Amino acid sequence: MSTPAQKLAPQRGVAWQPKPVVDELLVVEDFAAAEVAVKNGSDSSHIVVLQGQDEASAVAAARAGIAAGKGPVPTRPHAAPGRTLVVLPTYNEKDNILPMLDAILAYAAVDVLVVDDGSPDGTGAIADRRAAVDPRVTVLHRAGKQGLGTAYLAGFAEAFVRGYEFVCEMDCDFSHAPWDLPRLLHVAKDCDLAIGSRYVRGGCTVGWDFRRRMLSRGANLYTRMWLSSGIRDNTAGFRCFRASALQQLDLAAVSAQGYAFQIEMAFRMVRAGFVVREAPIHFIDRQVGNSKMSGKVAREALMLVPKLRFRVKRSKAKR
Ligand SMILES: Nc1nc2c(ncn2[C@@H]2O[C@H](COP(=O)(O)OP(=O)(O)OP(=O)(O)O)[C@@H](O)[C@H]2O)c(=O)[nH]1
Ligand SMILES: [Mg+2]
Repeated sequence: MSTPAQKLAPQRGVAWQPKPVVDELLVVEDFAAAEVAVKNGSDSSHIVVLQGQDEASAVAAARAGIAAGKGPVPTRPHAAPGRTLVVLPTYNEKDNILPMLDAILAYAAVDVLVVDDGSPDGTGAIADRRAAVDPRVTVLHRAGKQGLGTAYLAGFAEAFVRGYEFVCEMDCDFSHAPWDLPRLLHVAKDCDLAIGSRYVRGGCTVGWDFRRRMLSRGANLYTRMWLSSGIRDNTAGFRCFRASALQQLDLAAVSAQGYAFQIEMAFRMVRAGFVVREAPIHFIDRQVGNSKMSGKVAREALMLVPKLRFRVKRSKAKR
């Protein structure tokens, strides 16, 4: 039996604690209210952001979405603050790629660029078939696994050529919840880089074992110690950049590949004088497919972070 949706005023000053909402929905007028609610412990997977939708239809659509395991799907995709390209790097994501494309496009009015590194499981061909019937989807094929960092750089280059105003990074494994994409876009409207963050109030990881939690926490502590950039989640891979800011960075100088790529990009944005904001997210461990996380990725971050502090010079952002 489902309980009626409640229109709750976000509670300010409540201690952080994610709420295990089962049947309840929190209905809020807009994304600003949603941000306050998530910071106060609400789970965005059960928040209906009206943002101009008719309330009864929005609640019905969200309930149907949640029942189907797709989260609080809106009646129509939420508007982006400008033309937006989501870059979706893939390597062996055959079971995730189509549900991810459907989910992204259901939640936000964006285009998606899949950057596939010749996935042996055929992810690239599946994406191609989707791209052939949906003009919002394009696919960039690269020969062989070349790493996440260069996949994103290739995606950024494509976004610049095609004149997008915002460029997002997102994993193709549902770790980054599609319903958080419009929230991230909302935050990106007023800054140069919006980060979906696990380590600000209201954010957390779900389903990671102790080792993974310590690895991620340790990497962030280490980065904060060395770089003092003020960013809490430096390794987060759920981001939205303002393209005009990204274009001012010396992208040819970016050397990192794995998590270190995210650390390096965020630090370069800060050093270039751009405004970075973090929006809390619940990061969910992948349910399908395999992680590409390795010791090599961790070692790269360990070696690179101290160097970044001296290598990346301060500059002045042009607006
Ligand atoms: N194009 C491309 N995509 C990659 C490569 N390595 C990983 N990916 C994709 O990048 C995204 C993040 O990779 P994950 O395997 O989830 O790695 P992770 O998020 O660091 O680690 P886990 O969340 O623990 O699995 C996924 O969509 C992967 O398919 C690569 O070399 N090339
Ligand atoms: Mg992942």
